[in-house]
Amino acid sequence: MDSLQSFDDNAPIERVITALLKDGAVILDKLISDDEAEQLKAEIEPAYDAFHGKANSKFYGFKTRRALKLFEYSNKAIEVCSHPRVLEIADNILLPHCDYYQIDKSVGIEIFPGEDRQAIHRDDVQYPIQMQGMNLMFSCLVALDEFTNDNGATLVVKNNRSIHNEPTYDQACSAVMSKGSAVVYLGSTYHGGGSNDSLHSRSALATMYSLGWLRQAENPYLSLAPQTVEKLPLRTQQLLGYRQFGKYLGHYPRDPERRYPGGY
Ligand SMILES: O=C(O)CCC(=O)C(=O)O
Repeated sequence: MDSLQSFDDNAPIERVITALLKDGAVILDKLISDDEAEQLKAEIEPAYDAFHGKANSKFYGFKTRRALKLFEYSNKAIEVCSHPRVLEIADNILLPHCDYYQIDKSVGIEIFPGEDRQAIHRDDVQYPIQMQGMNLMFSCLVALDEFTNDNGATLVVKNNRSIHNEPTYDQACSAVMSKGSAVVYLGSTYHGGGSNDSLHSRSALATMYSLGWLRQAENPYLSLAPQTVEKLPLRTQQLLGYRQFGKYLGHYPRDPERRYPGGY
């Protein structure tokens, strides 16, 4: 079976980006430690309950838990979402097409034994546009357990990103990786959760990043309490979209950055 290229933290970013653009996905080996993965799992746990537990649809699964609002619960999620390696990738993939990029959504996903494989899909279909040479978004899905062929490792299709020619499961490879590693895939890359045929659940923290002029999947202005946002690091606030974009979008009174004094 085909596999994804894997890079450790010392690999030059140019190699990571070249592979990501060519294959549509790469693995970042040991992006976080085992202890950090465990901490994330523990901190995200109450978010599942608050987010009415199990997903309940064919696409999101019937034996899968999902949780949003993670920054209300997890300091480690706040830290991991602005991991320098991931932001380096965002700088290369998204920054050429926008003034700043943003977190589109950050979600906990736990796939339980007996779950079916998910429909293979592209994340960027949430936007009704395609722009040649412009990636609208990418995802970083961190494995909080070891991902194996049996327990629901993310299925990823390399080399077919055609919107007109949807791939079949036999074209996909499994993002088999150690706990703490991450699979990064472009918004145009077909992927989906694998079936969990093992005896244990498989957890992940999946964060999507998108061009700053697009609407975010999770609405952080309503999802997170203002008191929570005020206490977040400035970089995280910015990544959530709490800043002006260019001259015309997202302005608000008392913007601490005030980059466009001639504007509002
Ligand atoms: O959990 C996974 O491995 C992928 C999940 C996914 O692609 C989705 O829910 O859109």
